[in-house]
Amino acid sequence: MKQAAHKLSIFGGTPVFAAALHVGQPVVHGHDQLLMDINDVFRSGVYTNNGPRLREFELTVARLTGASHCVAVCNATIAIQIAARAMNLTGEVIVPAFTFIATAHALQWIGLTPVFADVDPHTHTLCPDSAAACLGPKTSAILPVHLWGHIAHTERFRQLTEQNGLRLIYDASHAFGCQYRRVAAGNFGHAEVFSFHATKFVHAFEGGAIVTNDGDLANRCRSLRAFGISGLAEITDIGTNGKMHELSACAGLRSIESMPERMLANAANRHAYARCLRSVPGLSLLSVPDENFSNSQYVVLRVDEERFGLTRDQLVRILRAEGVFARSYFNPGCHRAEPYRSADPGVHVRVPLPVTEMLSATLLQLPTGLAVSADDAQQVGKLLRLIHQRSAEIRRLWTLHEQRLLFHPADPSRPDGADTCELIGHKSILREAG
Ligand code: T4K
Repeated sequence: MKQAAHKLSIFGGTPVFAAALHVGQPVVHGHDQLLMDINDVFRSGVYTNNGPRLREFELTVARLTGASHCVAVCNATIAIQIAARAMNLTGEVIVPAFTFIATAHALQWIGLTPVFADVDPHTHTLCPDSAAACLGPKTSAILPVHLWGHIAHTERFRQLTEQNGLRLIYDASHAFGCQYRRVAAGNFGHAEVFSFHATKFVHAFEGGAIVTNDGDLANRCRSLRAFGISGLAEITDIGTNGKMHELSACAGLRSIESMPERMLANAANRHAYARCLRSVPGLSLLSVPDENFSNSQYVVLRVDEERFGLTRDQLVRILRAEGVFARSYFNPGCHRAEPYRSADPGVHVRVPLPVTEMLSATLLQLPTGLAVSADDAQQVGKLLRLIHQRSAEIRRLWTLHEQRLLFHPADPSRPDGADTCELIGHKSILREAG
């Protein structure tokens, strides 16, 4: 492991990881079996429209979650829209400001108004008090997110929505396989929505699902998923095309099979990160909330600039140059993204959002999953310790060379024409500058 600040790749040193580590890199475990499944699909000639693999995938998701119905769709964004339409939502829906933008955009796209509430500083899920303060005469639903797989405050939201005659949908995009008090995600509220995007714990390349214990709601979602057509040709509703095809269903089934391996790898990585980070001031690893069971798909760190010595953004930049492609989800908060930030005051934002502001400025996510070994995680931990120990020198070099900071050659965030570590032959720009 490098020891001197000027050996960091951002200043021209060789990256610790030539092959970069990603947050959410998909790995197809059982790749050969998946290829055989795909061949079977080709042989069968049934590619989509409620095929046998889709039905098997839906039954498997329902069995694993313990919910009565699963309606698989092409992604979670469409799943939110179909669920919202199936519930006849109107007017405003309360969502957390701290989430992936799809949660809000899915609603706005179909003419609903997302109203942003703040999140709990410990779990990062929607704060029930803040959500309650956003209720108004036009509110038709609350849509909390099980962020990072942490189950939202389900009991409080059940009470709040029952008292106010509202619908309750959970965005469980991060929470497949997660539980609260042994109840699996998929069983809370009127419906829950999963994402099976390539970066998720279970993936179908692209995919999503609406899971519910309400049979009528499931039937309506099925119809809306396929143009609003019932039976062979009767059109009973305004629907969309939200279908999941057979190849995605095959991938989803194989991904479900390898959940135990992924769960173990994520737990081992988390443990390795936790061990190394104990001795690094200013970095705190977000813990799994009490009584939750987590898929550990996200390793979330909070950076305390004063104690660590560098800002979150500086740290992300340094890590990425070393081939540790950390992310800073979800910055900016949704309320600071278009079209919400330019809307009239009071339309989307009615309450203070201090926790969202704080989290979006201080969190980062580290690579994990089957593509990252516990040894890699340990290396990243050592690197973080070194960066902290050399933070004063790094700040000095940063100021001197701000215009010449280097990128990892594989970094997709590298601006066109920006230099990579290799381009100056692994020499430190300090040494190059004499
Ligand atoms: N609600 C919430 C709370 C969500 O987080 C999301 C999605 C949704 C709703 C909507 O779900 P979907 O409609 O997508 O089903 C990613 C994902 O695209 C997005 O699905 C996810 N949340 C969000 C949190 O993260 P990006 O822009 O970070 O993706 P990207 O392409 O940078 O991928 C992340 C890393 O994974 C990359 O560094 C490389 C690696 N990767 C990615 C892909 C796609 C690979 O190695 N191979 C790949 O094929 O948004």
